[in-house]
This record gives sequence, structure tokens and C-alpha cells, in this order.
Amino acid sequence: VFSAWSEKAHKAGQGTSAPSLFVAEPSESPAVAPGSMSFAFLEQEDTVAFIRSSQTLFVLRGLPGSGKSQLARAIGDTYKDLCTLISGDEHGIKPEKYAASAEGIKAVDGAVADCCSSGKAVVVVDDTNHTHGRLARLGELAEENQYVALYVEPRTEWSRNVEQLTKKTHRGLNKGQIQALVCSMVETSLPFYFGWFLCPTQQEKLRNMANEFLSAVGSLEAFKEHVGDCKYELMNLQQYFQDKGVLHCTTKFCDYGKANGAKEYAEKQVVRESYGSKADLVLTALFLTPRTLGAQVSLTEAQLQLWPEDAEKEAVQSADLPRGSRAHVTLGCAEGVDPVQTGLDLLEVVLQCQQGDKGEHVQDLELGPLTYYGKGVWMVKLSEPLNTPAIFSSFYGPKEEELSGKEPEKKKKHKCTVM
Ligand code: 2AM
Repeated sequence: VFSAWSEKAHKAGQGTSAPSLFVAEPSESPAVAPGSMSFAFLEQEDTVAFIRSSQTLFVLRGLPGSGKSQLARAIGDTYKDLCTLISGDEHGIKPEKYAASAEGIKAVDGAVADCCSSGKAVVVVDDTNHTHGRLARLGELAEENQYVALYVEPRTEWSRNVEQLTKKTHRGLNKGQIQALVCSMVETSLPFYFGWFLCPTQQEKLRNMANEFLSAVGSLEAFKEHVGDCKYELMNLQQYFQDKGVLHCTTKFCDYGKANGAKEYAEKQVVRESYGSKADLVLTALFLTPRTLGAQVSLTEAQLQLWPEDAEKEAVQSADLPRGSRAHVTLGCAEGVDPVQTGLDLLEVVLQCQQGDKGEHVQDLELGPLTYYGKGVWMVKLSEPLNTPAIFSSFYGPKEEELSGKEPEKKKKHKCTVM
């Protein structure tokens, strides 16, 4: 079993002879269920190479007995000395008594923060992570330390099967306890959104480019002349646009399952297969409007497979816009503006061009030709598109009621059918 993993890592040209933190005696490890280890971050050469040179927090989630620790060992075997495993079990966390495991949870978070601040390439949290609070907290730790979080569940056939899990777990949990945990897993399956997440070095590069764009546009006479075209005051551009966290290109907004088609999207084979894989995004333009600052992304055919069919129609029903024309990275928003606006602003430009209004060419900046589209909308087409590697992942954040400090709605009794 372990030699098969090592073989994979070596095949990817990434194996090292350094001792692994995860070296386990093959005889101690249970057999691997067929297909349960087929993850891009274990099997795809370019993804493995990218993760090795980047900063990734693997948030494993799953029930006791579902194959989580085996998955953790497989990650360890692939990334060897670049990887640290933090186990909830070893810190005394009891999945069935999460509320009473505060000490252990605190210790895990401390260990994650320490590993991340030491710059370890791969940090793995091996715990059930079946509650929203844990997913959001670990996502927050990743963001604070400039790591990309990957939420991964074992792909064993029995990962949510109460009967089998009850037999397999060594924790002595009864069926009722396992069932409660399975329900919690199901309820927290869908993230806030899926998307491609840029690694920290690329984020910095893009932010610098955006600042260059703002300085160049802000200092133009033409810009000052047009400030009156919109109702917003567009001076001091760097301060005007507020940062909206980790840079990413959203593919599907799920709103934890409340958005239309979220479940169907998450269950698509291509989404499952691509989760945790590297993609090379091509950024072709930067734009600013009175509301948002963004980068246009030009998706390849393969990337379009992950693009929801109705992403453009959902925003502009009346027009037939090319698939992927909403793809972008939000770089900043004016005060009080939601990041969803960036894609809508981009679509307005695309629509305007489609209707034959190509805007007014203002001048050539160092970044490329600058066009004014009216109503405070400016776009520079990059003469050298920015190729940026990114990881296809998902995002969990604090829920709205936690952000607003409001009492959460009384928890509805979800009917949960368990296989
Ligand atoms: P963005 O991708 O344009 O930046 C959380 O708000 C993330 O999901 C943001 O990145 C945001 O926009 C995106 N988002 C929010 N609401 C959305 C919606 N209704 N449709 C699509 N994306 C949305």
C-alpha cells in the first residue's frame, strides 16, 4: 500500500529520500479501498509539483472509520518532509463530544497556526471537522497565514454509511452517535463557493499589477475629466477599493447549499475529479468601475468544464453572452459593495462590446491599451496576459449571523436520510 503511494510520488518526480513524518509500517495499515485515493493532489504530476512549491492547508473531514487517517498518510507519503500532520485524535478531540473538546480544538488551532507561520508547504488537519464552525475557523487560519485551504473527505464507499462506520470505528460509538455525525457532515457538505484560488506569490504579483493600474489611471487628465460621469468620487483609488480577502476566481456560488444548483454542481464528476487540482489561469485585462476593481479571466475549454452553464444567463437573462465571459478575480470593492458586483460589471462591458460599442481608446499604458467605456468604467487589455497557477478548491467563512452578531435562527430539524 505505502509503496504504491511512494511510487506515485516518485512517478510525479517529487519523491525525496528524506525521512517522512508519516512513515508507517506497511503491515499496520489496512488495505486501501479501490479508487478511494484518486485525488489530483496525490496523482497529478503538475498539481503535486505546484503544491510542493506553495502553501496548502488540507482540512480532512469525515467520520471515524471513514478512511481519513489513511488519506492523511497518503498525503504524507506524497509530500514527505514538506508535510506536517496534526491529528485531532492526538489532541484529545472527541467527535461525538465536540462541545466538550474545546481544549483539544484550541490545541489543534495552535498547532496549525505554528506550522503555517513556520512556512511548511503542506499542513494536514486530520479530524472529523464535521461542523461549520470548524471549517470556517480552519479556513480563517489558512487565510491569515496565506495558505490555500483544501477541504477533503475520504472517497471510500462507506464514508457516510452508518452501519459500516459503526462496525469499522475503533471508538466504540453507537449507531445513534454515528448517525448524528453523518447528518452534520451532510449539512456542511456544500461550501460558500467553489473557485480557483491563487497562491500567495501570485496574489502579491496581481495586487502589485492592480496598484500600477490604479496609479496610472488615477494620474491621467482624461480620468480626472471623467470623474463627473459617475456618482462616486473616484480619487485616491488605492484607498477607494477595499480588499476582499484571498484572490480567487469563483466558479460556483453555493451559499452553503441555498443557491440554485449548488448540490448538482458539487456532485458533477468533473467537479469531484478536479477538486484540489492545479489550473493555469490566464488574466487578460484589468478593469475598474465606480463599484469594483477586477481582473478578467479567459478560460480554456478544460476550465469551462467547471464553469456553471447558467453563470452568464443568471446575471443577464436578455442576452446571449459567451460562456465564461463573467470569469474574473475581484481585486477590491468600493465601500458597501458586494464582490458579486465585479462579475456583473464585467458582463456590462462585454455586453456593450457585443452591441457594437467598443468604447473610446484613451492611450497606451505600460500594461497595455486603455479604453474608457463611459459611466466611470475603465479597462486595460494586458499586452502580456498574466498566467497564474491556481488551485480548484472551495471556501467556508463565518455565517452571516456570526458576522452581524445576530442570534442564529433557531435550528431547524433537518430530515436526514442515512444510507
Ligand atoms: P466574486 O467571485 O465576484 O468575487 C463570496 O461572496 C464570493 O462568491 C465572492 O467571491 C463573490 O464574488 C462570489 N459571489 C457572491 N454572490 C454571488 C452570486 N450570487 N453569484 C455568483 N458569485 C457570487
